[in-house]
Amino acid sequence: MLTSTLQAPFALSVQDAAFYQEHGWVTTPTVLDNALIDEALAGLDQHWTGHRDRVLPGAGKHFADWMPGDGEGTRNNEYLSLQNRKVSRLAWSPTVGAIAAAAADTSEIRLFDDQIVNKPGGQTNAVVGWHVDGDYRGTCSSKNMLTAWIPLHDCPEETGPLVVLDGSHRWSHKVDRSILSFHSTDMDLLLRHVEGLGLEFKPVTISLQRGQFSLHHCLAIHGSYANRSDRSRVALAVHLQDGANQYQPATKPDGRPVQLYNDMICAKNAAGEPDYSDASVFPTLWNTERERC
Ligand SMILES: O=C(O)CCC(=O)C(=O)O
Ligand SMILES: [Fe+2]
Repeated sequence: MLTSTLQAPFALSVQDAAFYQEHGWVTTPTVLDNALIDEALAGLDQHWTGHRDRVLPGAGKHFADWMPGDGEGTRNNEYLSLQNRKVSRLAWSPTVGAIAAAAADTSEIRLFDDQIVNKPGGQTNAVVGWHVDGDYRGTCSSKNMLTAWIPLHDCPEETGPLVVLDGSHRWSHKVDRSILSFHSTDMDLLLRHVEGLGLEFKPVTISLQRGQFSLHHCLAIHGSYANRSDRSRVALAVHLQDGANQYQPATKPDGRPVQLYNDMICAKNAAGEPDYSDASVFPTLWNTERERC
């Protein structure tokens, strides 16, 4: 029998946590309630009809917020759990937090941000380009952050589920950043580049059933191919910070400072820097000391 690393409703085995550390990704059994997933889908519908439980200024300008009428391609709704209570119940689930804490070997897991990624069926241009989540979080001190990828329905191969390059969290720093982007549509360029570096390009398709989710390391390269089925592929990506993460100043290649959207809306510490433990923007999903939050 496998031993658990946490006294949580659904914990990750020690072996699975070690697998995550080695490969940069892991999948869970069916641990999320159907009702919670239905509620998140209802929350997305509410959002698309204009409902907001909390209004975040600058939607669509400072962060992606696809709305009906915005046209074809991948539909990206960022910071949805802060705006919609139904979505937050799934995104901030202690089950997700406890499993992420075990994988990352940390006592606390807080939200960093989240996004619903919806790829309509049959649109061959709707892909998610190869990228590394950590590249979008330059102001985070931690290299132990991770993402929970939660499909909101069964996600077999033809729906274009998440694809992670096995072990890439250990070598992604060698890859030319200019060819990595969530918004890129060229899925073949990276293969040639990685092989040219003498590294192994080993894509793992994360086909999951509803109720399962996967975790990937903040330095793991991942993306997703087109949805070839005739229905939408909807997934909630919950980007998580470990307890130790805090703000660090960062600059863009052109020398300008990096400012994330959540930097703009969260509390500031005594030095005037963003406080990545402000519970109104970064709620705690799990804290081993406090058990369930
Ligand atoms: O849903 C997808 O295809 C991509 C999601 C993603 O980039 C992530 O979970 O970090
Ligand atoms: Fe990502």
